[in-house]
Amino acid sequence: MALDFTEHFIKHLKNADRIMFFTGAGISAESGIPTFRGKDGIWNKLKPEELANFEAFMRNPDMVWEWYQYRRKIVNDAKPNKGHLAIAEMENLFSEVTVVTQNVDNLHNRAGSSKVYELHGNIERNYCVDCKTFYSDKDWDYNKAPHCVNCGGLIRPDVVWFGEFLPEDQFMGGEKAASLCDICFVVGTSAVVYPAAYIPLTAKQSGALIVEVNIEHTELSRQADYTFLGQSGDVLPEIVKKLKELKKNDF
Ligand code: BJW
Ligand code: ZN
Repeated sequence: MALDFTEHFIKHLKNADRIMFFTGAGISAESGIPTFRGKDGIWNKLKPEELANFEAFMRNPDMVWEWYQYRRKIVNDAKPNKGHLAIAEMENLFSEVTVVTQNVDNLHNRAGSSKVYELHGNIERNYCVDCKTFYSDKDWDYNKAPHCVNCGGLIRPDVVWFGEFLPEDQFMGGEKAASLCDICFVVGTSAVVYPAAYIPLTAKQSGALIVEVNIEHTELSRQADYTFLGQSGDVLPEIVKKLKELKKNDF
């Protein structure tokens, strides 16, 4: 795909030192991991209020656990795609690249990105609801919610459900990156879930260029300086290609 890069956009790309990527489920769609909302979103069929909150888990732990085991299987079988890999490659092209992701699938880390803030947790981890002991997802392969070996409490996935606070260090790290970056790429997110969706707004308020990459317009499009409509696995490698051309011409 050939993108239409304006002079203004190229000037920003050339001058940027610090960039950040604020990512959502759309970046992993090309790895075969379904998104939440939209045409093929999982919440067209399943209700988030029955699966993605603490009360639902305590009401029916086995059902919620089984749902996360099913999702883990998809994530374990998935591989980072061209979009994740392009973001990791950007580390060779800018002095600082930060990824702030809403995704729980660990694919940015697996793609090789070195500075990743996970706002909504990581599906590969679990913890005891009573004593907070952490466990890896490799510790169980059965479909019933397990109990803690230390205290007998229920084990839950380390993801952030509705009504729960985001991990403070991850959110603060994301906010700081947003306040310092020159360009904020907003990739594959509907940008409707708060407080995560405040992060690109912080970048905007701090003077960063906002560049959206999505297959369709979103809540954020009005705030964005550029929206590249297309799959992130196509658009992001094009941006890397352009940057490499610009770098070559500098010498
Ligand atoms: C492509 C593509 C391709 C497709 N290429 N693009 C106002 C202010 C603050 C809070 C609130 C508020 N109003 C309401 C709230 C509460 C609530 C909230 O935001 N609700 C809104 C939905 C209305 N927020 C919370 O509850 C949060 N906590 C909180 O507020 O704590 C404070 C508090 C504490 C105590 C009491 C009261 C308040 C927590 C939110 C946790 C969200 N958790 C989830 C589930 C994680 C676990 C799991 O995975 O099961 O996180 S919800 C779900 O949505 C998941 C995602 O990370 C998150 C965002 O979704 P995302 O990534 O944007 O995906 P989609 O599907 O929406 O969009 C995909 C996009 O990709 C689309 O745009 C496609 O077009 C695009 N796409 N293919 C490029 N190939
Ligand atoms: Zn315990």
